[in-house]
Amino acid sequence: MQINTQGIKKMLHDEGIDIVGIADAAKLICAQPARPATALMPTARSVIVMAVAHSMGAVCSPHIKLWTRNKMQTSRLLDSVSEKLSRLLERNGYLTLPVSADKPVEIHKINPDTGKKFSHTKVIGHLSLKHAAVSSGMGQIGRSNLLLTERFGPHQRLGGIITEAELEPDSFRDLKLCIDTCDKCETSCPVGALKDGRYDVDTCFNYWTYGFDRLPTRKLREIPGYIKMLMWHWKRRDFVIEYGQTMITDVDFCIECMKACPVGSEWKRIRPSITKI
Ligand code: B12
Ligand code: SF4
Ligand code: SF4
Repeated sequence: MQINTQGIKKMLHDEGIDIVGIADAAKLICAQPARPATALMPTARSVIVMAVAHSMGAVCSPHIKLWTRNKMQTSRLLDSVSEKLSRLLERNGYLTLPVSADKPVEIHKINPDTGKKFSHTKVIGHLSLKHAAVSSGMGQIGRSNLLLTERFGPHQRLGGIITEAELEPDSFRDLKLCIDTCDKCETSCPVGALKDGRYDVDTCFNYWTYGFDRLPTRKLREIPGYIKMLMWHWKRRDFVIEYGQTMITDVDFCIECMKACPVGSEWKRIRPSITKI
């Protein structure tokens, strides 16, 4: 295989990757707080971004745990292809770092800028794959805070590879995929984490991780409501068994913003009518 953009894209498509974009490591668009590729590898020249479509059947399934399994398999495909290509690039003399499509992530209890405790723990990826994807012209970040691509809308999993190999980058594209008149992701969010074009990470994190629709609070008047919610869950759920399951399978409690989004040309034929525009 030729170590160039064309050769790498062909190999990745042959391995089952649906979309491939290449970004210049030095010009990567970063999230805040920034995690540039060159901080992970000072000699990095390129970031290869990969997307694998979810199964639309799993996205629309009434049981989110079926989607979780699909998510894990898409992550597995991305990670194993990343390993394969990374080894090949290193054998050709280019230091290469596969970036996981999933956990582990950085976990911050203390705000590194102020030294003070956050009101809610923050997590962050070592590299923001959505931003890397935008840098490579693959898509646009929608109102849902998810990456939208022309083919799959938000219904794809992302993976990445940082490498010293100097590859021809794809250009950033100013895409207009998010529909101006649409707010389906916002209205579908069960806890109001998406509102007026903004995303509240703590509210989402709390619901996505535990299924809790209230944040822990120190406000006296909110404490009874919080305890009532905890009791409701305690009565109905077995946290020990759930914890065991989470250790084996990375359980999710929510994908409503993804499920609601009508974008994605490839789904037009098969998308269930509830999510058709
Ligand atoms: C951590 C993480 C989460 C966390 C936090 C999200 C977040 N925005 O930070 C939680 C668990 C809440 C989460 C939720 C979801 N996620 Co997520 N997540 C990630 C992960 C691993 C890293 C994201 C990241 O670091 N982004 C960069 C930062 C800087 O994000 P940001 O949104 O611009 O900004 C936030 C932070 O800065 C944070 N923050 C604010 N102040 C501070 C201060 C400090 C010190 C820190 C550390 C953070 C922090 O708040 C900001 C949000 O307001 C990525 C994979 C990856 N490596 O990229 C997947 C990823 C973004 N998630 C994904 C998905 C699908 C989801 C969910 C649908 C859940 C699910 N069931 O899978 C929801 C969607 C929520 C939404 N609408 O955005 C997909 C998105 C695919 C796509 N099409 O875009 C990704 C790309 C995984 C993948 N491999 O495909 N996610
Ligand atoms: S994952 Fe769920 S809780 Fe988080 S923003 Fe999307 S709809 Fe809201
Ligand atoms: S659901 Fe609508 S508003 Fe939300 S990201 Fe998709 S197109 Fe944009």
